[in-house]
Amino acid sequence: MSGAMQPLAAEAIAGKVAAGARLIRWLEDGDPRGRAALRDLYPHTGRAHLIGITGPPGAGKSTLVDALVAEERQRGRRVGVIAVDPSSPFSGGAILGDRLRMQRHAADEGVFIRSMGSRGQLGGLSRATFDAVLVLDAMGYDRVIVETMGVGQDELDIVGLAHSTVIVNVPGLGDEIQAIKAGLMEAGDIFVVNKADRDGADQTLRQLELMLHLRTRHPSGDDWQPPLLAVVSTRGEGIAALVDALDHHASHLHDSGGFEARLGSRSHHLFLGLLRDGAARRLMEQALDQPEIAALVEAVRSRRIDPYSAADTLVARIHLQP
Ligand SMILES: Nc1nc2c(ncn2[C@@H]2O[C@H](COP(=O)(O)OP(=O)(O)OP(=O)(O)O)[C@@H](O)[C@H]2O)c(=O)[nH]1
Ligand SMILES: [Mg+2]
Repeated sequence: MSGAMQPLAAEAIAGKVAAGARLIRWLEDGDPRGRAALRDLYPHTGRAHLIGITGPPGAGKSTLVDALVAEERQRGRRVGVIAVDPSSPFSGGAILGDRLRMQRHAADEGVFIRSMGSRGQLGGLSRATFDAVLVLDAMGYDRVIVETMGVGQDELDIVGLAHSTVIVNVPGLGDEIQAIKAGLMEAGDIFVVNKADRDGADQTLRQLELMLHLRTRHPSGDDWQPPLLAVVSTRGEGIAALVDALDHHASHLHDSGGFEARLGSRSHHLFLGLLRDGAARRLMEQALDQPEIAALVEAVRSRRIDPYSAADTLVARIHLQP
């Protein structure tokens, strides 16, 4: 390992909010100093309970997170929050809205709230979000909550990120509730019907209960039975029960070894993704210099060889040096 620790990393590890915020910005911007700091932070990660909150637009996720933060604070825990703004047509003022909704915690030193854009990446939750989670983890927050909107594949991304995934539903979705993707049903650890003060909450609860009965085992073979909770986030009703359920799930994961494994598998995927990107970049840089490649490109263009065969020919020749 190389010498001294990146100064900002040291400050972040000591819990300095300004340092953490700056690091997250570097990571978001792809500033190389961010990566250097992450190297120092990484050994300090792995302690926080990572909680993903996902659900359809307007389900009350931010309101729920705000209430959750209040309850966790009451229990003496420090909380980091990342609200992912999917930069979609749904969320005109999402960032401002999240800030406003969680504003009461702004002056609390035990709470860190940050909104992040997902950079228009299809499939949503950006690498920078995972990096930010690592920063908050290393800063010593006991809970790190990530709010994402359940559109497209976003919600499945959060599943790989969090220890505990909370799926937020609301009454009155009617048949649309059937549209909840099977994958989400399998992947949720805790199911919430928010806005339980609204008409139709009982019906939605019954529908979800039925779906949970039909649910097959978690892909990992985990035998956790996901609880289903009715919540009124605006009034804080059901929030203590939700925190109890989250704590229960965390101890379940600790007992089964899943706590380590979930973060580990996320890091594994991150590593493979970086390897794929880096390897492709390096190969392409080298390839552009080679006359043989230029000849193949020409052969493809003039239809003497099809693009699949041309690529296969070259890929078959790639070897890692021992
Ligand atoms: N009646 C009722 N309204 C609620 C409840 N929770 C949230 N709301 C309202 O629902 C609206 C949307 O709340 P948000 O917390 O912004 O929802 P969100 O899911 O974060 O929205 P996006 O991030 O834009 O997808 C707000 O007007 C909230 O006041 C609840 O329990 N009951
Ligand atoms: Mg929100």
